[in-house]
Amino acid sequence: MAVTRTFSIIKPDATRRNLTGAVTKMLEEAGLRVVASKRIQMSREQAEGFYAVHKERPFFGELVDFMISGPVVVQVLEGENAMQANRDIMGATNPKDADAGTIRGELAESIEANTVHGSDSDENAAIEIAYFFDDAEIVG
Ligand code: IDP
Ligand code: MG
Repeated sequence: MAVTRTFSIIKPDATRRNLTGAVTKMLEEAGLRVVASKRIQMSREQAEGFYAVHKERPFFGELVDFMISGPVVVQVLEGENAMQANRDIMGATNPKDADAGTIRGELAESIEANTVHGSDSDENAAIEIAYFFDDAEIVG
């Protein structure tokens, strides 16, 4: 296995509950290293662009409203097969289906306010990292 990078967002439900550290601890305990991190307030345009792949889904408008409802922490994570390692520690999209011990299983509020985003492929990870970070901001 190779050391790769993936993209993560700590969502507004987590920053509101002061869980940035709790989420990051679970990521680190899963073998991931935070090689870039910044707390931002996303604009509507930025959130719509980020989630453009979901724009035909019925929950798109509410998802964008939620993602701009408070600050988020965008991160680049590095580790062995980082995309899959992150998806594994995140847990299922709906916290009702997420295993105990996963971030969503332990911390998520609902299928929408589900605490974290994680890229779903290495290709999308590269696109999503470039959407929020310049190369110089990533220090491995
Ligand atoms: P993922 O975050 O596990 O990759 P996706 O299907 O890519 O799940 O959905 C993106 C985000 O959209 C989810 O994390 C969640 O915040 C939101 N979402 C997904 N399905 C629903 C739904 O049925 N109702 C409301 N929000 C949803
Ligand atoms: Mg997804």
